Amino acid sequence: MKKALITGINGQDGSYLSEYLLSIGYEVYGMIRRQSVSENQSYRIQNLNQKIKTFYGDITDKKSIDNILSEVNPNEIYNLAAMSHVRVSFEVPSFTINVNSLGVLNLLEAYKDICPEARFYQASSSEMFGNSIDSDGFQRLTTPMNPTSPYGCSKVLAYNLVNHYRNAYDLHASNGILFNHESPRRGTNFVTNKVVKGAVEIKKGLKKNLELGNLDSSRDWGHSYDYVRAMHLILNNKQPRNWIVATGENRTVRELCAYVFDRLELNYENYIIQNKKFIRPEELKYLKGDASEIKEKLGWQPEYTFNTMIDEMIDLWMRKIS
Ligand code: NAP
Ligand code: G4F
Repeated sequence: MKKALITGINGQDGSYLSEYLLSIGYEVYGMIRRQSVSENQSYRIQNLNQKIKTFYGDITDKKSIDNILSEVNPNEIYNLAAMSHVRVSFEVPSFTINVNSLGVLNLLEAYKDICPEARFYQASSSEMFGNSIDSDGFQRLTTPMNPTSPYGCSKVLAYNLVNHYRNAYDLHASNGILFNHESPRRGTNFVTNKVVKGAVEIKKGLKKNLELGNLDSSRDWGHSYDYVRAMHLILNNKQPRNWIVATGENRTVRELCAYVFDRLELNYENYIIQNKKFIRPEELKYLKGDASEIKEKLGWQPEYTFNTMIDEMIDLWMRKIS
């Protein structure tokens, strides 16, 4: 039985990845941080409590990583832990670099010294590309990285560290450059779930309008359930290397709003208010990923479409909000 250790196990992706790995026979271990309200922290993995084993730790605390790796001796390490909100990263830049870059360095050092036979996955991000776009309108592995946020910068450093540790120490360490992925478990301060929740509240008469930032930026939105399956394929490829995971389609935030409000028989133009608070000091305007390689070489295929994913999120909020 293979053993997987997941940092960020209680996050959106960590919860889907745990479910997927359990379903294919893995033993699943996870690192969680201590928080003052523990119920808030574990709601995404509540149903898995008997099946997974979690340890308190923090990727900025090297000693805690050493202890967990020594105890678990995993075959696969998935580093999903991060300060993952781009706009918040402008407000806490050093904290973001500390967790998302130096935290990864701590993990790589511990991995190299304690369990170098394991395989390592790093949750890299399309935010690393910033506003670079190839002439055909896609981003791919060869697209230059010009990040536009402290978060993007932090992920570029981590990406380079993973490449360096792979080359220098012959480790099976890979980066998955994942484009935006969502689900009903997405934090409600990310735009998809914020729009869906806000629109349902308006539909149910609980709210009069919804405040958003930039409506013109485009994102390539997939489903977390599909993307965690890609993470597993990446680690189970014989050669460690980097991959792009994306749908290859993009939409603007305005198009997202139009779809969601339309499904609820509302006109978004009557309810959306722009608030400067949600505009970023520098905006990444356009993301569309070329995932042809992972489809051709590893057989990855998403099951969800944009519409089925958003419909699932709407259905959940319609049931949740009375
Ligand atoms: P998420 O829901 O925000 O989950 C992040 C997880 O990291 C949470 O469990 C969080 O724990 C944990 N964490 C934060 N700081 C930590 C620390 N110092 N030590 C240990 N754990 C820590 O994010 P997600 O959407 O699942 O994304 C997973 C990973 O993929 C992240 O690295 C993100 O940057 C990256 N990524 C995400 C996307 C996307 O669109 N979702 C795209 C590309 C890359 P708490 O609950 O205690 O905060
Ligand atoms: O949903 P978002 O906050 O996601 P963003 O910034 O693209 O970052 C997500 O995807 C990255 C991959 O590309 C991940 F690495 C990262 O961890 C995270 O998961 O914002 C999407 C777009 C942006 O252009 C933002 O400016 O929506 C725009 N937006 C407009 N109004 C808003 C809002 N975003 C948020 N969060 N809140 C708004 O009110």
